[in-house]
Amino acid sequence: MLGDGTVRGREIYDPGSNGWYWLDSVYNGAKAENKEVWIPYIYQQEAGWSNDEIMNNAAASGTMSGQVENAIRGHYGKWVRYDSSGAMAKEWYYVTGDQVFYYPDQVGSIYYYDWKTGLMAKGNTSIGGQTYHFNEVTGVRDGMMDAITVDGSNLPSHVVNAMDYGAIPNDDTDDGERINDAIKAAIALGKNTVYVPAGRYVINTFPGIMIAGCTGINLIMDPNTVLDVQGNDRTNYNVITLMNSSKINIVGGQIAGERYKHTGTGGEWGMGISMYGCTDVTISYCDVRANWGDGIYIGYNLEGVGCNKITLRHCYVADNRRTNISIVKGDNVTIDYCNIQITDNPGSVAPRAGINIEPDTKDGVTPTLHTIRIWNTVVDSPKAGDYWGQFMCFRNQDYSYVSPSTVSCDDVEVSNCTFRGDFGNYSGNNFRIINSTVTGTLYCKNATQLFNVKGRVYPLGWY
Ligand SMILES: [Ca+2]
Repeated sequence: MLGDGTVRGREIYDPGSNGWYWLDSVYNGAKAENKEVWIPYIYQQEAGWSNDEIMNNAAASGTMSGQVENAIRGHYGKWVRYDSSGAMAKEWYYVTGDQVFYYPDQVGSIYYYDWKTGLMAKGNTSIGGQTYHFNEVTGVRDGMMDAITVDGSNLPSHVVNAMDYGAIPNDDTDDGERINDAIKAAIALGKNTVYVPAGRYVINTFPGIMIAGCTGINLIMDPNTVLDVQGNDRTNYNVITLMNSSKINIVGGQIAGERYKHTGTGGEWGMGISMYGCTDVTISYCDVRANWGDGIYIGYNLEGVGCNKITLRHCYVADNRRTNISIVKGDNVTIDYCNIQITDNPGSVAPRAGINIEPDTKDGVTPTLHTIRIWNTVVDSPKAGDYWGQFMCFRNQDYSYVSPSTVSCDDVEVSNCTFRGDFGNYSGNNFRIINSTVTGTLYCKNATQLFNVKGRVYPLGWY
């Protein structure tokens, strides 16, 4: 046996369905379904093959023959995916529809698998005369899927339906606590996914939807699920709170904030989604609009522990009163394929940014946030050239009042982005901007590395 030498199961070919199946030794030979499996070889019989046999078999894969040959020669093995019938996924594969319930962290992603071996495509691959690029590690194709679909009519057994716990759409009764009941039930039942079907749900802001002290919870909403936040006078709340939790996926849904229904005047901390001290969180295909404070807030818990490994993907974040996305304490934060709209509607408060990196200074010390990625993202601002750093598509805060050497963020990559407005790197180190456009002004520390950036650069220190 090749690869790592471990036998975890066996591939079986069924001529009736023309599919390859996997009998999973981990589960006493049960057929793998809706599952990714690592197989430590490409073909079970490849050990001892002659060069001709390797070349002939690789050639049969056509468009992926190079990748298959490399895998055979390198004994790399393969990740393959088995679909809901247990058949091996072949060719194009979209994580949408019911697959949302099985791969919530991959929602909206596009993959390609070799038609013969099921090998996942990576790197540049020519398919049907067109070359596509797939991530070298994850196999996810570059490019955006327009929308997800969720068919909640036949839920998998690991999914709890919030409607079974009293959440009723479109009836003007409160649903927040009922959704919380569904989350608690999912944990108690040893399930891990809560589904909220399409419709309008009434959410009061206290305590809002809470995921606290949890590991491995998925909150999946239909794209047409609207969390209708009720007007209130609180200075401080979250519609969804993630606290001290890990492996959390929030998929779909729309948070319709109460900015225009707010009855108080104080505070700026009514957030859409806030996370504190969380690890491994992915939020995808979520609309977060018109909140009293920030749209999405990434911060620290009561012990001062920040967040780590946070991904926002395919989110639409718009018209939030303070800032659309705030990163106060988080490492390994990725914002990918997001669309962010800053507005100048009445009552907006500073800094009115698209994305703002603003670690809190305590006792004269400002923490540095590490490894921020902003990819494939568009930010629109209604204004540009604001002397005080307002309405900026992206900014990290200017900490020169603390000390000129303060570094708010280190190892930042901005790639394939469009910023219709200003951009400010005031306090970041190892900061690179690649293949991007800034239509306003790029307020730029000298150390900022620019590669194919269209925009007017203003070296910092000018004011
Ligand atoms: Ca209701």
